[in-house]
Amino acid sequence: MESNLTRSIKISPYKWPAGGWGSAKSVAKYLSSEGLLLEGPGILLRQNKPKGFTCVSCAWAKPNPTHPAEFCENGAKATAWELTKKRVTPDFFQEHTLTELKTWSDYDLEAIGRLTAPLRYNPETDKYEAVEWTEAFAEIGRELAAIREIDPRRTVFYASGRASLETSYMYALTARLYGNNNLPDSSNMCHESTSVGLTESIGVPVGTVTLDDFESTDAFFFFGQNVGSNSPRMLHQLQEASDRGAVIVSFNPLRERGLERFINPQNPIQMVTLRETKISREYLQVRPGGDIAVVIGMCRYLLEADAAAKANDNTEVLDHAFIAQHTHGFGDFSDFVMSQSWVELEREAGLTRAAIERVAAFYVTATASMIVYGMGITQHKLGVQSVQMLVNLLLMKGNIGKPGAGICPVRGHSNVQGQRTVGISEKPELVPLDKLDDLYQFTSPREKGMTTVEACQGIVDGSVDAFIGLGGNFLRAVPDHGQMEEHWPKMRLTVQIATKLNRGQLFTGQHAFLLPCLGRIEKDRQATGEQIVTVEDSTAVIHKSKGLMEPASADLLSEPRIVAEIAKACLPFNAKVPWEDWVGDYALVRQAIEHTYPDQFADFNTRMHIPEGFRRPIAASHREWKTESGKAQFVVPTALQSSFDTGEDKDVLRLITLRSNDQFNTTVYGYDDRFRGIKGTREVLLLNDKDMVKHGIVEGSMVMLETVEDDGVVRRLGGLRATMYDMPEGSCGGYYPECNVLIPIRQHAERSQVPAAKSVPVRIVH
Ligand SMILES: Nc1nc2c(c(=O)[nH]1)N[C@H]1C(S)=C(S)[C@@H](COP(=O)(O)OP(=O)(O)OC[C@H]3O[C@@H](n4cnc5c(=O)[nH]c(N)nc54)[C@H](O)[C@@H]3O)O[C@H]1N2
Ligand SMILES: Nc1nc2c(c(=O)[nH]1)N[C@H]1C(S)=C(S)[C@@H](COP(=O)(O)OP(=O)(O)OC[C@H]3O[C@@H](n4cnc5c(=O)[nH]c(N)nc54)[C@H](O)[C@@H]3O)O[C@H]1N2
Ligand SMILES: [Mo]
Repeated sequence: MESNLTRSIKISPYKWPAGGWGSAKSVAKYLSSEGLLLEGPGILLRQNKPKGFTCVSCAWAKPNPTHPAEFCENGAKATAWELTKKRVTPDFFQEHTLTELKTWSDYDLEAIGRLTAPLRYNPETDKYEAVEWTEAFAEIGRELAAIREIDPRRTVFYASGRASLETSYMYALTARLYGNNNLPDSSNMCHESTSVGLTESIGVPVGTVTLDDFESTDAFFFFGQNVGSNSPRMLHQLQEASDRGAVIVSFNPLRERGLERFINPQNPIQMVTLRETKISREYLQVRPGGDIAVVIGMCRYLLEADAAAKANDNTEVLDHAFIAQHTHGFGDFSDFVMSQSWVELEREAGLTRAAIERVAAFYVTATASMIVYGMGITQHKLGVQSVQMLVNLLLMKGNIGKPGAGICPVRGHSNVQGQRTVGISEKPELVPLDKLDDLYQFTSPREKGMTTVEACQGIVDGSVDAFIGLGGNFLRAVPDHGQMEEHWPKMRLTVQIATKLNRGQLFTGQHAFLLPCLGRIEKDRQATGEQIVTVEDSTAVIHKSKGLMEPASADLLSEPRIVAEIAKACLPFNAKVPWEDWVGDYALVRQAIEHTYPDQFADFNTRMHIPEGFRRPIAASHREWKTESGKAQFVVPTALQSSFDTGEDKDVLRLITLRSNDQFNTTVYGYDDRFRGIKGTREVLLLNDKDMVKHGIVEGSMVMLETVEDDGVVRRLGGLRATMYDMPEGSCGGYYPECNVLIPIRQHAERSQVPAAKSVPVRIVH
């Protein structure tokens, strides 16, 4: 199908800062194209406010409610996308077979608007057809119960990280009552390297900082996180920090505009005077996967500076008192660091010793430092160790558990962290199962469940019969599209709970349902009146969220209602869960969460109303270490390079799969990646100029990539426009999800199983 978006392709460098008029214009464009130009601005002013809704985009922290406006360009796009006036009715599906819809782009599928009625797939017509809710739940219940009879482990309960704490708690309980811990969620593709790495190093699976720390830190070190596109509200804090003289250093193969300079579009003076703030003082274009080497280099500089300070005037650079009292493993770690050669470190990092030492000097002088990171760290073969390496650096100067210091993984979906908090986890040891057994009078399964990668493998090898998707676009977000799309239809049952149509829903099991739900910005009316839900942000602060708008259709159900109906339909025997009462009054679900997690959620129903939210207790933030040794752990890395080894073959490039500024994960809002100067297309291959010459490629020519993996499967993607870009030699960049067809399922991070999406070994095919 021809896209309904008129597109002319233009690629030229963007000269403006992040934010500014470019951002204001972009917000206006999206409100207008979704039919919201008049009411949109009023709605946005209630975003992230105590009487409003929490943004449905990213999980970045919400500041004090006295802030005048708390939205950003991409939050505004997400809001407009959900509140669009466009609707998809069952009539639409009468006119289009799924085979035809598979030829549509990701953009076109979602752009047709909100889903309005429950649908069931009819294999005879190859179409989705309207079905009554009661009939849908009865059939889903029958199928799930039948599969349960065979083996409850053959069903997967996937969750994308947007659903509220209330829905997530009910969903996790459903899976356990059903009989498995198959609860992979989007964080399996995202910050699972964080959850595994931080838990082992400092005894908590989440970040240790709060927004207050942003106000008092002396130095920020950014590793592989693209703040301008993916957590733009953080630019407000970075601007303030930069204005007061804090140092910001960025490590990123690509020069990302948000990390370079910014104008706050909500500040009239800055907008009129075009006064921009420089964000990063130093910007080091590390090779993909080179961060472990960079940090070892920094640690080495610190150790040498410490020895020199001691020798010269008996002072210290490291915080020896902290190291002695609070950490374990320092000796082995420092021996390891001192035994590394600069030649190798420089090669793996793709940076000079001088550059690494220059930024390490900032770390030495700063009293309190913070490390902020994202997918550039976690989505590598050694993603877990990369996270732990960042912790090592912090521990050397006691930069955890003191004001202005700490580790800040920037989470993705708006409640992805919270879902894990209330039980969506495939790891039984992370969930108080005894408590659940007690409360609901059953024996919950103790066997480890499937991660996302294992679920993919199970779908391919036929050991998974049913897939329930609570939001998200699993099939498009995971690696190896070719194999996944081929094997998906072998499943007996697939159920997708969603707001919008996406490609994943066009692939169906033998029984398949598409169930439309309310979005978080919509009013959710139940037996006791309009309901409120809660979510947890990246700094472990819980906020309430109240829908403002009329639902997109009278036939939508809330996520808690859909989960409860599925549970009742497949688990008719369990009378101990008051599903009906819970759905009538979400405060009762919060009470159940409090009973299950009394330490974390004391007084939940009262404290949720605190305007700035309430923070869950995070032990490491006050230097309590829930690790095996009872101390914070230095971890010695096993290699200097976190990517898959590409061997000696000089033709192999490391492909970074990227997000544009015009998408939220697989949701494509448009074809412009403003900050990277790309307009009108997503089919590009970003290449270093030397690699272009080496491979005989000219700007604008069409190229094809092939994955380097010897498993007998050919993975290719063609039609990519070669685009010269300022990035390290030997690396290249393309967009996610289009490039996922190139990522082999088995190329994932050790231990966390996060797909290694930031350095896929590829070759250019002529
Ligand atoms: N508007 C918008 N907001 C979003 C999302 C979205 O798609 N759109 N997605 C949400 C989700 S789920 C998540 S997880 C987050 C993702 O937000 P990010 O963590 O920012 O993820 P990415 O955009 O994938 O890119 C990460 C950055 O890492 C860099 N990088 C790649 N490889 C390396 C490396 O080896 N080392 C270093 N140091 N850097 C590297 C890339 O150049 C890129 O700038 O954002 C969330 N917020
Ligand atoms: N190559 C590569 N692959 C990646 C990544 C990468 O950087 N590179 N990033 C990974 C990361 S970090 C993540 S988090 C995953 C994302 O994986 P997912 O979370 O599975 O995918 P999304 O694209 O966020 O899901 C979008 C869909 O969610 C549905 N939706 C939106 N709002 C709601 C709602 O309120 N309720 C419900 N029920 N449904 C809703 C809509 O139907 C929409 O089409 O992708 C991963 N895949
Ligand atoms: Mo994510």
